Amino acid sequence: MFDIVKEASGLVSHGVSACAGCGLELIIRNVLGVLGEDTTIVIPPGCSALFCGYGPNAGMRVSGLQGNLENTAAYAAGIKAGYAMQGNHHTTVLGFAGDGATVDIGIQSLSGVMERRDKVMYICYDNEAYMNTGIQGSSSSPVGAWTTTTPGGKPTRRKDLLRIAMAHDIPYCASASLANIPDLRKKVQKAKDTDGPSLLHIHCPCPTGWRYHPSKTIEVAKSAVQSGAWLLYEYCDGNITVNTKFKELKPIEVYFSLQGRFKGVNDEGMAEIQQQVKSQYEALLALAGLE
Ligand SMILES: Cc1ncc(C[n+]2csc(CCOP(=O)(O)OP(=O)(O)O)c2C)c(N)n1
Ligand code: SF4
Ligand SMILES: [Mg+2]
Repeated sequence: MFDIVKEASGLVSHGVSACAGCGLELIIRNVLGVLGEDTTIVIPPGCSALFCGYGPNAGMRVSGLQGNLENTAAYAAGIKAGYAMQGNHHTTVLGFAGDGATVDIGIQSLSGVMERRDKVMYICYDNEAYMNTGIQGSSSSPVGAWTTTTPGGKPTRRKDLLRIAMAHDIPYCASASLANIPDLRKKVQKAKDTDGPSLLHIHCPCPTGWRYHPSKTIEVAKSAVQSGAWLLYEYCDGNITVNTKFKELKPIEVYFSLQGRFKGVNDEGMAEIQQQVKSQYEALLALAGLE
């Protein structure tokens, strides 16, 4: 069993300036806890940059670089190639970026890495908006969510990052959640061990942007999984494994009611979203050959 307290004092410093209850902090501590010291991390602007810092203000004890929103994956691939030229084939090079930096602004460079089969690990922590600049909607914000650029609730459905990754037929990609930290850590290890590009899409509850009390981060994460708002599965060498199967999903209303950002969703909208969630779950089961 891992020792989270020991790890927390190891590779990520105490007193980082994330908000209280930030899901991202828990994610980064667990990710680096699995990957260990022999890691180089590339972080674009965003809340994760709080952990990267500069010089004496750096929050992590691994080598790292803050790149740009457009090209996290390309930076990571370049660093990996540079290491290879030096005869270093062991260091894990990780691109660690938010949803805006991944599904919107950096999707082109990520697609390039996946197509070229660069041996780079990439994590998108998804807090479902551009949080660091004031909660603007991204193409990963879920339908119905309030953001400062979707004040009436986001009218469109989110982009499906894992299906984009699967369309590139990379060797390994998976979704993960703080609802199940041992599962998340197992997936980090698998992604690290993959010979080729690997991608993890990690749900990242954000009390500030999602409008809930900081003590509720794990409850919100669990509710997302139980309702099917966040599906947990893996794609490994062409095969899909669904990690959480339910006889019945919990109503999406329960998940929404934990957060202020869905307050504007009316009964009709709720019924429509419930139907969408159900059909997405059924589509996943069908894709995995389970229905
Ligand atoms: C090309 C570009 N556009 C806009 C910005 C301003 N900017 C800095 S951080 C950020 C938010 C990034 O959002 P996301 O990747 O979702 O990370 P989060 O802040 O949510 O953790 C933005 C828009 C930038 N640095 N570069
Ligand atoms: S805005 Fe959200 S993701 Fe960013 S530091 Fe605060 S809680 Fe974490
Ligand atoms: Mg974000």
